[in-house]
Amino acid sequence: MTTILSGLISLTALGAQELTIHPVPQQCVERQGETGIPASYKLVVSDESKLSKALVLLDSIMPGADDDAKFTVRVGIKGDKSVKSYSKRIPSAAEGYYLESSKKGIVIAASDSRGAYYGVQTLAQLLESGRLPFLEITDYPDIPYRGVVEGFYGKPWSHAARLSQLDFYGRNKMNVYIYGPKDDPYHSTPNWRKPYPEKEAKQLQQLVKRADSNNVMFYWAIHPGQDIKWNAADRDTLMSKFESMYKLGVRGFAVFFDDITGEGTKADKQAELLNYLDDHFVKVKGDVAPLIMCPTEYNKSWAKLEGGYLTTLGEMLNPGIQVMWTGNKVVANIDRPTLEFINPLIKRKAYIWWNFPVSDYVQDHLLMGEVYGNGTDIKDLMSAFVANPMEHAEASKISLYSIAGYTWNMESYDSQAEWEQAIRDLMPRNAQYLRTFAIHNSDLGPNGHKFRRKESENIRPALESLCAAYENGRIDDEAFAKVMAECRSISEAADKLLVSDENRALVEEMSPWLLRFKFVGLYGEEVLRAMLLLQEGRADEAAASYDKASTLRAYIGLTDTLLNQQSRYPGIETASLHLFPSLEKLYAILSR
Ligand code: LOG
Repeated sequence: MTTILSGLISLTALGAQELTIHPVPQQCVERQGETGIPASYKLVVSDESKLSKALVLLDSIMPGADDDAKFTVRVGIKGDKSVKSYSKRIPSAAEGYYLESSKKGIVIAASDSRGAYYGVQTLAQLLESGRLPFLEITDYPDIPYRGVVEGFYGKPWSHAARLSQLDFYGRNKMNVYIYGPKDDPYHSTPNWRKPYPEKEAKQLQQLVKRADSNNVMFYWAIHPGQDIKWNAADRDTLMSKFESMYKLGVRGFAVFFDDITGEGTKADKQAELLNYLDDHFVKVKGDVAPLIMCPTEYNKSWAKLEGGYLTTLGEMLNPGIQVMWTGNKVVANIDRPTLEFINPLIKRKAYIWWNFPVSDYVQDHLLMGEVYGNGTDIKDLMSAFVANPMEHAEASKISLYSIAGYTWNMESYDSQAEWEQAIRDLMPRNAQYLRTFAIHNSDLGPNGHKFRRKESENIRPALESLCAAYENGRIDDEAFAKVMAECRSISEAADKLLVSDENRALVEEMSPWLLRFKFVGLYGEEVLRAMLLLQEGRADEAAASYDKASTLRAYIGLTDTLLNQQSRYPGIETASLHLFPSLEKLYAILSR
């Protein structure tokens, strides 16, 4: 029997490992039975032209198409003969699919090409158990455009990191990647007018291809506002830059006017330019996705309503142009009031640019905690939801995985389950250690945007009890044991992750933080040891232990002054919300 729990399918009878379907399907009905993965099958397809990506993926997860086989795999899109008798079961939503697995075979009947591809992605996840459970899935996304905007300040992602991201989006049914790293000089001032040098151009071309094979729409964004002149020369320069990107294969474009001052901020001029691009480029080409723009007033706290900036955009911009919005503040969770404020002003559904887990204003922190706080009743109020990540591409995947889940199926969104699954997905063999690390690396620390996250919740009550009792000269034995055990886990997690051969890219991103994490674990153990020895009246040993703790504490300080120094916000923080401050409190009491 198979049981399904918020997207978790446990093949209990088989004793096989747990299996996840991610994002959680809209509807999943289990049937009795299951079968082995068929070694050969008869592929029934009537029109291959729209199914190429779905079929390439199918062949990679289940090779062995054979016209004489009994088991059939039927794939098609609404209207295709191959799935005619299933047409009523195809969801009417875009990118939807119906999947049935039974003794006789597999049916994937979709509303469009991307839906067929997503059906095969779901099949791929089912087969990971080594068996094919019998079931029926009816599935489609809540939000039309779901994905990522690489839109942060700081070191742009590497080419390898981007390739890996695009595969990750395909697997998790995200369909948008917007290329717009602030520190790419050819995206922004000073070089937005110039074409890319050959090497960069080649890489972008490869990214476009990789995006396409993952059914991800690749958008290239330009950020010209700081020095744009509102004249025909600059308008034509922008057109030719778009043209050069089109030649590289780009079929989606965005113009960002965020974080600029001066002439470039004028709403009517921005709208005129966008409409011109829409009329003379997008509509003329015919195969380019709707234009996206990021306004200068891109969040409520910066919106000067009396100036009429947003109303002008709303009234002037061609209806097909999409307008980005980060919410009530630069960094804020998105809820119903957020969208009810902006949508009437821009006269369209907002294209949400969510500033999380971006860390360009808290570069000394890693944000690897749960994704929570966004409304789950707002799927009909936005056209898109894209997240701006950290400059650490792999570490961002914990959040991005969760965002894939949120944007696909909001009502079933479970932030903790998503987080747990994301961790297993990133490091299946070392999940336990990555989990320990992520638990203590989620808050941002005090910051200009006043956006905070919970952290170290597993040990917070014990830390509080331990500190409160020790203030009064007592050791709370139970809390002591818990905190000691946590410090040991921290130290062990750092060791295991540092030398792990699993997901080296992630380990490399985390390694400066792992160093500090290791020292924090050791420091905690030593502080606690000193407390205990002191209580037992073993003064000399307690003093030796205290000295050791002092040395470890100096190493912790060194990680902050020596590592991650290239950033605008240099240094390293870890467990900075509850755990490390509590250890500092205990240490201070010991020092008295
Ligand atoms: C920038 C963005 C940056 C983010 C967080 C937008 C639209 N623009 O304050 O590039 O990564 O905030 O620091 C921004 O969010 N400006």
